[in-house]
Amino acid sequence: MTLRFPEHGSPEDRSATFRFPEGFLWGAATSAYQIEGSLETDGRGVSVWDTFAAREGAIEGGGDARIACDSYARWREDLDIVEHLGLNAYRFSVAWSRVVPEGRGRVEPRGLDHYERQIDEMLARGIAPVVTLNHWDMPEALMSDGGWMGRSSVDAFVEYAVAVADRLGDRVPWWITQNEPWIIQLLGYQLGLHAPGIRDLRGSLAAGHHVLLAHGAAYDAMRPLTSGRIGAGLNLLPCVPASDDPADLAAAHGSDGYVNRWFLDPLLGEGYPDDMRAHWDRAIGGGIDDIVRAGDEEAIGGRSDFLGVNFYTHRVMAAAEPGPGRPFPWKVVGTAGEVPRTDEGTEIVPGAFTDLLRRLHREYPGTPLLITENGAIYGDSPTHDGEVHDVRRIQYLRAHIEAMGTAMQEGADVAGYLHWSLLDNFEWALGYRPRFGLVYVDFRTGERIPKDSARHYAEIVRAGRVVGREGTAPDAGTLVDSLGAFG
Ligand code: IFM
Repeated sequence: MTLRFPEHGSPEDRSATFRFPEGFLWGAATSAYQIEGSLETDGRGVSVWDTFAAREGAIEGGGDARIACDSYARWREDLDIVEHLGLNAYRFSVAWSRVVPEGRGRVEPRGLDHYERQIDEMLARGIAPVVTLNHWDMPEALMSDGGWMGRSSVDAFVEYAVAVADRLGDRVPWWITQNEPWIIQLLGYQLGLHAPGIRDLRGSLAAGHHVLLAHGAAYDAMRPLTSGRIGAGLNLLPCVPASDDPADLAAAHGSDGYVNRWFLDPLLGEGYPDDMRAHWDRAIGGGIDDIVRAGDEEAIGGRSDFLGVNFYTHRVMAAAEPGPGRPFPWKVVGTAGEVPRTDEGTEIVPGAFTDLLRRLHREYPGTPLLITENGAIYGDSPTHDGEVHDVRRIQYLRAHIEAMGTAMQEGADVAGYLHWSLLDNFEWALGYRPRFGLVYVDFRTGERIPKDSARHYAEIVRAGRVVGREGTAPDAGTLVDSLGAFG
């Protein structure tokens, strides 16, 4: 079955032949807590996710990340897959609590040794390391000061960033300081659905602000230690009105302020947007200036060598009265009627990806973009032949690469595309049910089985453009044979 994606008509035709430039980064992404396991190895300290996952009912299915994909032990096998797919970049994260186990002070050399080995091996294989510093696993010890709610988190993060850059700064070409500040703020501190499981609206605002401040401070501290490019990764969600009603238009604009502009504007030197500052001040009962202090915006802006873009879907918005559980006058309503969705119900809108990249190019000119995440949950598992025929992921992948190509043809400066994720992994509070991987992981044995989508992606990467047919594994000949070794 071929799915038709809305908002993806004529641009698709133009980009189908788009050839991505030489040197374009083609890769896949993971994060430490989601794949590593070995939580007590090499002096690793406790992270907020260890504590949170141990809470009754916090993780769907009662799982935890003690083993996950066992990648702390099997990292070479993971790199073998990256190499065999022909990818020239791999995004992974350093686990903060492996480097500064108590959050401040003592640096654990064994943690740094591990990542140094991994990075050296990647460089030897021609794979560019894209290194995330905070993919949500703050050391638990920092909770004594409120975690990200406390301003001291900024100094703690700088200590950690300096320790990593001091050791690895000479060989990492791409750094991502913070992954998805809005998700940390929203799920970690506003709704309590992620670690550290706090529900405090004012605290969530402070947490998000300190995450951005920490980006700026880490940029300054790392700059002398690395010639690599330093940026943050934002999950950006185009917000569209549910109708032409002016109230819905305002809701979409407000939601855009909450999710996108609140992070884009300060990072890219424009300071926090006034409309959203007013919304926040009202929602927390005043006193925003105690959190966002004089000079803070100057310390965040102008410190992004590139912008990391995580794109999954859009938000369809309608006006709504604020009330309990709804601090702002809008709500997500979703698209009325049929729309392609992932197995988790997420709307699939590649056209919105093109629009987003166009917008970033137009409204924040001069900042190169790196697609740091894009992917989908599909539950496909091995069939009778032992292979995973994830046709829908192939369609998703092709549609989004084409969508990106369309924006690039129109001038968007995109340096690379990192698919989320290399491996099926620990999807936070949702546990192991959602599968995002190009590679299937049998969580009982750790066996990795590249899915059809991995082979299809490899073909696109090899050609430098979208080739092959939707819904089929490409004729990859030797590539398929060599990948057979993993499955
Ligand atoms: O798995 C996450 C990742 O850690 C951050 N961005 C979104 C992904 C899918 O939910």
